[in-house]
Amino acid sequence: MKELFIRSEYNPIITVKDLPIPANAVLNPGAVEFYGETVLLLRIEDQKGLSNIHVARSKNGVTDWRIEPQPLIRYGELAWRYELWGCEDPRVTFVPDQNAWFITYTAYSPSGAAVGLAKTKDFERIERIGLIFSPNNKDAVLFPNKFNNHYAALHRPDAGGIENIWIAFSPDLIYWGEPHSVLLEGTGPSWYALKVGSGPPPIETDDGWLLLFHGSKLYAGSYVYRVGAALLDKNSPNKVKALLPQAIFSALEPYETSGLVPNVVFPTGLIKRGDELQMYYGAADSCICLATAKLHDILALF
Ligand code: BMA
Repeated sequence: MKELFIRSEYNPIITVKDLPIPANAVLNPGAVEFYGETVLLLRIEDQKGLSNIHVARSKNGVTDWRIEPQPLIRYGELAWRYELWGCEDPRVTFVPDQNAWFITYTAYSPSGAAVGLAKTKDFERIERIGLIFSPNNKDAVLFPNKFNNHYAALHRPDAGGIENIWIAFSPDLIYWGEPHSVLLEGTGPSWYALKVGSGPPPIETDDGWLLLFHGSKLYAGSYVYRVGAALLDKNSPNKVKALLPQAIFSALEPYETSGLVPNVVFPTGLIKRGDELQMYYGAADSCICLATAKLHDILALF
C-alpha cells in the first residue's frame, strides 16, 4: 500500500558513525528551522549509557550535518541534580511572545524521569528554567500559542502503569496547573494499548492542532512503537476533536526493525514547510531518520 509518509532515501540520516564523539546511539531529535537552516537537537547516548543533547545543523535538513561535539544540554551538572543520569528526548518550540525557543526534555536522575525546560535564543547557550513536571513524567511538548493568556504543555505522567497524555497551563512557563487528561491509551489489543505520549510539538492547522503521538503495544513481551495522529481543538487544546483509530507510521525498514530497541519509530521533531511536513524520528533507539508527508493528506484522513 502507498504510505502516507515517504522515507528519505538517505535514511538513516544520522547514525553514531556520523558523530564527532564516541556514542552508543543517537536518537529522538527535536527539530526547528533556524535562520534558513535545519537545527536538530540530538539525544546522544554516550558510552557510559547516559544521554546529552547536542546541536546538529544542515542547510537542506537531510545531509551534510555539522554536529557539535560539546553538548547544548549536559547531564551531571552539580547545580542540576535532577539530571544526574541524563537529558533525553528534546522537543523544541518557538514561543513568539518570548521571542525564544523552549526545549522540553526528560531530566533523568535517581529520583526518576521528570520534565525539564530550557530556553535558548541561538542554540549555542541555554538558560535552564528548571523542572516543570515531577517524576515520573516524559514526552512534554509546549504549544507556541497562549490560550486565555496561559501557556500550555502536553505531558505524559506515569500513573502506576496508566500512561495517558495530559495538558497543563501556566501564566509564566514556571508554575503549571489546571490539569486535564487529553488522550488516553488504548484498550485491549489496540496498537496504543500500553501507552501514549506526544511526539513533536503540535502544529496549528485550519482544522485544529495536529498532534502526532507515539503509542505502544506488547507483542510476545516486546514493545512495538508506532505513530498516530489526533486533532486538538484550536482554542481549547485539552479537547480531542478527532483521533485516527489506526497508526499512520510503523517500523518497516531494517534500520527501524533492528537496533538497540527493535520496532521503534519515535518522532520528536516536525517541521512544516508549506504543505510539506518533515518528520524527524528515532529509529530502533539507535539512529535518526526523516520521513515526509503532505499535511493535506493527513488532514484528509480525519
Ligand atoms: C520511551 C523513551 C524513549 C524511547 C522509547 C522507545 O519510553 O524512553 O526514549 O525511544 O521508549 O524505546
